[in-house]
Amino acid sequence: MFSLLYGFWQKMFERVEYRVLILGVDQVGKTTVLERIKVDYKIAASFRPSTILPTVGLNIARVEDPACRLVFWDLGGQAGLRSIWDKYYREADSVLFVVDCSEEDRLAESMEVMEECLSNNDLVGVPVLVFANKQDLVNTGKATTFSMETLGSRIMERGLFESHSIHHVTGGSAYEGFGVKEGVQWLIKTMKTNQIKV
Ligand SMILES: Nc1nc2c(ncn2[C@@H]2O[C@H](COP(=O)(O)OP(=O)(O)O)[C@@H](O)[C@H]2O)c(=O)[nH]1
Ligand SMILES: [Mg+2]
Repeated sequence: MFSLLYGFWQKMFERVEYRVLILGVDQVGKTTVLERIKVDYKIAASFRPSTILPTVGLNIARVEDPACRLVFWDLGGQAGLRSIWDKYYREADSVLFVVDCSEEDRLAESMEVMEECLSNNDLVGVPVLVFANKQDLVNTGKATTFSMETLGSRIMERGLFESHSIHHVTGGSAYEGFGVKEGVQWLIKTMKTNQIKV
């Protein structure tokens, strides 16, 4: 009887765990986003971007939100490292796809990579957050920046969200620290309500 009640109590109070896959081409700021999440959720005491090295394997962070437990997987984005991404797709409850809004010359590459990921059967129906990173550089007069509207229309033109009814494009700066936590909150809300994978 005790074990039955204990099992019931455990089930009632156990925290759901969600896995978020951070994807995007190299240098867009994926690991910086992860470091910012660690600071936002008090896993790391301070934000030290200068210590971030190019990702070769996988960075993992576990985060406790009042609503759930989150596991973030940040994978290396260089062309040669992307071949392992699909090994993680089946386990992912959502995708956080990072784009660098300060390098227009790499937008086409980001779109191609996003298309390849999102069309994979193992990711169909998974909530997708596209994070337009490096917004701190957009209003500095840097010539190669592009707007979130441009990003949104490129995504729509290519029909990238056709098999992802739950999607959102948002922006911010992992470096300066705005927009990331709001994006994570959106992911939590949608993962909780998504019936396909959860
Ligand atoms: N200005 C600016 N630079 C950023 C931002 N996020 C990342 N970076 C820089 O972009 C470079 C690549 O970042 P990194 O996180 O290693 O990218 P990754 O290869 O996608 O993991 C580093 O020099 C970061 O400091 C941002 O929001 N604003
Ligand atoms: Mg990295």
